Amino acid sequence: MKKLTTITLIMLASLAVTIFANGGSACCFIPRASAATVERAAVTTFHIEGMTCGACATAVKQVLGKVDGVKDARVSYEEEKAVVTYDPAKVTAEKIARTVSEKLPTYKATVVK
Ligand SMILES: [Cu+2]
Repeated sequence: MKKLTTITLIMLASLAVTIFANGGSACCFIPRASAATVERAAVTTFHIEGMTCGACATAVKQVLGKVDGVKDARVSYEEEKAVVTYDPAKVTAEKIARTVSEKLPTYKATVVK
């Protein structure tokens, strides 16, 4: 009886090792929640039309920063562009562009790539 328990423990241990070796992804016992919770980030460049000075860029940056899902926004007045890092599960590039144009009608944001 004791021997059987030992064998069972060894089997369980090797199973656990197998699961860890696969990072849990190939195992049907472990839900693949870890993959879903990994933060994803997309980076999109927007062409911003209508900025006439550095303060314009700051205003655009502030609006971008408040959009839900946006993690980072770099706006350049000189280059007339904004490079935005965001979570594609929460927001789309089109939505970001629309938000800028709606909140700051002076500027027109369009998706570059
Ligand atoms: Cu300005």
